[in-house]
Amino acid sequence: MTDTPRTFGQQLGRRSWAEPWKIKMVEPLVMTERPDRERALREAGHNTFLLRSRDVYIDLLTDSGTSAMSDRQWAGMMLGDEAYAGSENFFHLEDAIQRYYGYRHLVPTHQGRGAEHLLSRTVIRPGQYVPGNMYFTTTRLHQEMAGGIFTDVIVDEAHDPTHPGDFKGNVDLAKLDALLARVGAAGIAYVSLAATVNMAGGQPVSMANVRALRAWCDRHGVKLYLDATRAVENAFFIQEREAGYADRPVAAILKEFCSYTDGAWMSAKKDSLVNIGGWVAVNDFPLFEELRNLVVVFEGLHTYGGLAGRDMEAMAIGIAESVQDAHMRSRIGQVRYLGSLLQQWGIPMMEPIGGHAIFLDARRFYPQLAQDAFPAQTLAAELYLDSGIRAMERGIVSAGRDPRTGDHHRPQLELTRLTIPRRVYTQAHMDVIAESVKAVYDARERVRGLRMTYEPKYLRFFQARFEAL
Ligand code: PLI
Repeated sequence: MTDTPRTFGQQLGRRSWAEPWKIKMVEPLVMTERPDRERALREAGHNTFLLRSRDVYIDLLTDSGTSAMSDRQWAGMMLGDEAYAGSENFFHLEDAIQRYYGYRHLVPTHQGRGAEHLLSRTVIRPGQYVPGNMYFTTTRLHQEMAGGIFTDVIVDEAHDPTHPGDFKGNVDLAKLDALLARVGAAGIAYVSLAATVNMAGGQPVSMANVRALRAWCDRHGVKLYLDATRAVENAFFIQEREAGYADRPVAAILKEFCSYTDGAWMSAKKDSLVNIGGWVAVNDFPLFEELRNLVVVFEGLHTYGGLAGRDMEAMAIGIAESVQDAHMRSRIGQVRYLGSLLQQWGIPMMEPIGGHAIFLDARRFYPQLAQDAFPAQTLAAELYLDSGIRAMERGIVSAGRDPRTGDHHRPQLELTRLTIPRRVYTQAHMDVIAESVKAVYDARERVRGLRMTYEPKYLRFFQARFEAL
């Protein structure tokens, strides 16, 4: 008798899930040969950000602006009201933010860092501290450029890729207490809360934690602002893991989460299923007035903020699609499918598997490499050479330098991110990706690392160049 082939769901002892959509339009992929990839990587200075996309087979650089839009969103693009002022699409977007995120006043921006810029300039006084649950590259840079001093207050286990835990994105309130004792409430600009936490592997924050943070902020008269970039994914984890939320829709969980914060900024290029866009939204009217005034200087009038009317329409529709439970289940299910293949082969990664990506643990992947030989950058380069798959470094290169000392930040996490765009690739692509990672893992012993040959001043990971050691 032969074994009956088993589906992935059956192997896990449950029924399989499938994407809640079908494909209406396809974009051919480019298949490349190894000699071409060697040339392309050399020309790109071993930095996957500097590759041309025509040289890439499966693009896992980022989930930012890389989603596939729905037929509804594309139809919405045709309804762009491209008026300089008072575009109808702005009011649709404002309605979506109020309905799904619950904030009163909206200022659109061209993308997340435009919103970070406005908020940082408005609410940070030079010399103030900005505690946050792990840094994010552009967020911290805007906080620093506004004169703030970022301080990491995430729970310790977030820095350990092997530590289990349902909510490794949580803020450690004892760390906040210690900062408060040192600098006083007036020395703290606001608490900067990201949900999920990108640099920690897409790990979520619990509802209990944001509720406790709200109480802490009220006690000390400190504001709480949310990086809502992947807050819908965060809501999915709360539904799955936190007592009392299993029967509540993702949309309701998102709204409750946001209700504990004073405002938020957003890169809509992630959760909201659009290729461009962002916003900052607050409840406080005087702060809104300042943001609304400043957006005119840097982005555009307050009813478009650097976006076309059609972009705002696509975003408004994308927000409504993003909070659907079935969408989130398949979005995170696909990330987990890839992760579970790699786990079967014992490939080291950030665990538990987070929301938007698999983060390979380059320290354990290449134990022979010192952090100064850029293990995670090396792994991204090796993966590209093997199969044309493009990943991204999230380690010492991304962490940049301390502006006060000029030294490298040396993060404990040295990760290579396989970021999954939303609604773009199929399960078969996940199989191909997993097999390539396995091939690179099997060849790990011969790898020697990289040397940096060019280092730009800001956000160096985007444009730095390297040579093979
Ligand atoms: O890329 P922007 O400017 O739309 O957004 C900046 C930004 C803010 N917060 C968080 C948590 C992000 O992940 C983020 C951008 N992330 C990128 C580009 C990424 O590849 O993860």
